[in-house]
Amino acid sequence: SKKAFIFDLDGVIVDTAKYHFLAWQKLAQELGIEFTPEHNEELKGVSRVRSLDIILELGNVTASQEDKNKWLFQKNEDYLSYLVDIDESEILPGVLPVLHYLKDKNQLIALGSASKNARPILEKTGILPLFDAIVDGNDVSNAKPDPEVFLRAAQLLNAKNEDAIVFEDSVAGVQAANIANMTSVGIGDDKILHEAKYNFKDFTFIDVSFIEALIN
Ligand code: B16
Ligand code: MG
Repeated sequence: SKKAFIFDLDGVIVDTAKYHFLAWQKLAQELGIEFTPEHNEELKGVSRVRSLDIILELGNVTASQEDKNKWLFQKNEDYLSYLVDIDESEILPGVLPVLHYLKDKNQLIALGSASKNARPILEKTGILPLFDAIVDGNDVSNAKPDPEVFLRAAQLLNAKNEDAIVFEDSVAGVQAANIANMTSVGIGDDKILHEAKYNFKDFTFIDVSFIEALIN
């Protein structure tokens, strides 16, 4: 039957987490705040505004809204500078075959991302036409683990929540999918993503039989 397959972007479809990290690290350095890859784990799936607050809390820094806005802008400009030359090589291994398989089987495909930069990334990597619906950071007001982003995606696809499958690399995203009554598939460390119904280290571990079982 027809199911709704909802993909997170960063850390699931593309490996842009490294660019977010570099941009946040640069800002943290300027502010004299120590920011490590471990700290960065907390920012996964988290909105830009909340990410800055987490970093400022790390450094015990309080700031005016004006300064915060300036830093948010700086971080995003820096992040965008890494995206200028990206192409389909940024797509994580195993993702394209799954997307094409789903298309072949007439399944519905949506994006459910916290990022406000989602569309240009899908365009540059050439996969925008594969998506039947896109919900990103520009469309929602409540961040994951609030299920808003996935609920809207299912709504746009005209699918029931129970018929939706969500691929997520973040704890907050897995929780959001579970709260929405959708089937959660964790992509990454199964110890970190233990709340997911299914877990795969990455998309190369997902085979046709797994997708087939979800469709039937
Ligand atoms: P932006 P996802 C999230 O994307 C990222 O995981 C997170 O690190 C980032 O801060 C957030 O998008 C906002 O991104 O600054 O581009 O609006 O994983 O939900 O696809
Ligand atoms: Mg993600």
